[in-house]
Amino acid sequence: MSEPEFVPYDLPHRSPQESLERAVGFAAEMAGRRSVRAFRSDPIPAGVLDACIRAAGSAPSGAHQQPWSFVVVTDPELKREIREAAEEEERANYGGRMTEEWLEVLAPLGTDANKEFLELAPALIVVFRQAYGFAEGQKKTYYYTQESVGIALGFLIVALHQAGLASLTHTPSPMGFLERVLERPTNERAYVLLPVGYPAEDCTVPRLERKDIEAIRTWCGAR
Ligand code: IYR
Repeated sequence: MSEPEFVPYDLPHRSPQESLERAVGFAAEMAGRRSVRAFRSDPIPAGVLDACIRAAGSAPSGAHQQPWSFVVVTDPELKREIREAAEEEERANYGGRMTEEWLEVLAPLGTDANKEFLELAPALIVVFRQAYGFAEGQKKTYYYTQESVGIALGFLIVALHQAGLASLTHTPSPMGFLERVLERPTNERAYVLLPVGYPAEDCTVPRLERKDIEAIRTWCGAR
C-alpha cells in the first residue's frame, strides 16, 4: 500500500452575501434548463464539448476510480446507425414492452418511437459506465459506479446548459447496441445517450412545473 499524499486545498472564500447571491442566481439559471427533443443542426463551437466533458470528469467518484468514458458522435453515418438501432428498441418499448401505466405517465411528454433528433442534433454524447477496470490484464473491482456516473452525467448536463447548449437524457433501452456500434471495450455499459445542440427555432417543451422547495426539502435542526 502506498502512503496517501495530501496537498493544501483552497476553496475560494465567498462572503455570506456573495454566497447567497450566487446560490440564488445559479438556481435561477438551472430553472431555465429543459430537456429538448428538437435541435437545429448548427455545429457546436470548437472546444466547447471537450470543456463540458472535462467538467463532467471532475465529478466525485467511488475511490476516485472515475468509472466513465464519453464518446462524442458527430459522424452522420454513425448517427444514422444509432438512430435506426434506437428506434428499433423504442418500437418494441412503445409496442408492448412498456406497461400501460408507464405509457400513461409519458403521455404528457408527447414522445413516441420516432427519434429523428438523433440525426438532427450536431453531436451525440454517449456516456459509458465502466463496470470494472483493468490492472495488469486482470479485472479490477470498481465501487459505486452507478452513483459515480450519475453524478458525472449531472455535471455534464449543467456544463452544457451554462454553455448555452440543450440536451436530452435519452435511454432507448436496452442500450447494448451502443456498445456494439461504438466498439467499446468489454467493461463498458452504455449509461445514457445525450443528443446535444441548439434548440430548433420552433422548439417547444411540455408545460411542466417543478416540485416546490417545501415538497422536496425537510429541515432537521436550526436554519
Ligand atoms: N425511452 C423512451 C420512453 C421514455 C421513457 C421515459 I421514463 C421518459 O422520461 C421519456 C421517454 C423514449 O425515449 O421515448
